Amino acid sequence: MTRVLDTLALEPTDRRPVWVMRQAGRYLPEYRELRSRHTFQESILDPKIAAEITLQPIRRFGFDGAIMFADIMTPLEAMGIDVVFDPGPKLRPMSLAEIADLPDLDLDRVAHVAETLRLVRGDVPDDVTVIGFAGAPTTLLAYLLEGSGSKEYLPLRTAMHAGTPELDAALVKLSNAMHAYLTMQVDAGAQVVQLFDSWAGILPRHLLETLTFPAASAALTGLDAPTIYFAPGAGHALGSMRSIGATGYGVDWRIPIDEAWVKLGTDVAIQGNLDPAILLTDPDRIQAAVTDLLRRTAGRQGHVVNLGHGIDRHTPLENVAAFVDAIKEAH
Ligand code: 1CP
Repeated sequence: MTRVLDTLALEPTDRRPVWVMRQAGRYLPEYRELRSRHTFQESILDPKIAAEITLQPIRRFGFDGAIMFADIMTPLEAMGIDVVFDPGPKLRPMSLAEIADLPDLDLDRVAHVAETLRLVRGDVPDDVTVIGFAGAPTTLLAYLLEGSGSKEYLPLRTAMHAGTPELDAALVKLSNAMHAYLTMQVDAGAQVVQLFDSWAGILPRHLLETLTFPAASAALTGLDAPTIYFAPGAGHALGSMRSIGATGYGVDWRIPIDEAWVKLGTDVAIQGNLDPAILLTDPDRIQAAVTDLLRRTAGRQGHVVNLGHGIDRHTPLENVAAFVDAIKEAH
């Protein structure tokens, strides 16, 4: 067992585990150096490069989790969709009917992801947990309908309110595809998988409860590994989120973590939730924020320390080190 696995199982550990979302990325000089020689997509497609990028933040900071380097859009390319990155994903917007008619995920076309996971699993120290991931159906649907990220996600919101049979079929298509993709990741060595529902928080609670959470649940149910569901901005629906049946839930920085945990239920694990902006301040403020975070979850098992969303690309390296050291030195 590892600290992350024990914590997700609500078992005691010597200290809390810590990793950060987007830890393999542009704030790291060694990542920027590799990316100056390979495009983003080349780096994902080549398991040796993807594994190297996955391991960079482990070597530098000693995180307890190694999240595989890929993107939530990677498996859509194995469903026949052309995606370019600039730097976020761009694709041709599709209708619900077209999405429902997409071919099933071709596992051979994501075999490189399985190989990356095998390489990472073979290379990480035994106490580091290998984390796989996928985008949640609602968030993938947002990109497919709009063709890119956006501020308002009006095509997604309109489709969810309309609630047509084509919407249900599109969500089923994406849930099934992500279930197959995550199953492959677990078979290849992922010890935990996280489902990113990055844009679900824009929806009203009733649509999360009737459409988004059931679709997420379908993607996660029956996997042979613990699961984490993360929907930043969805604090208004924490009370019903556990209907998904995940092992743990990520929460963003908008809500104090102790309050979030009570809303979720303290018999499930929680992950989070330092504001990534705190890592842009200075080591003293980071120490104070960590002390507050740990105080709020003291006396209970089940807290995986993380940020409330991805690390910002301008984060100073010494601040990341101060954050990790503050967790490791606390008791
Ligand atoms: O130029 C570059 O180097 C590309 C920047 C980049 C990176 C480093 C993108 C484009 N994706 C990634 C890697 C990535 N994406 C990981 C790697 C593992 C790690 O966490 O270290 C992960 C887990 C993701 C997941 C992802 N991609 C999410 C969910 C997490 C979140 O932040 O909410 C989302 C929404 C995406 C879409 C995406 N891909 C890239 C960007 C910049 C974005 C978001 C912005 C947009 O939609 O325009």
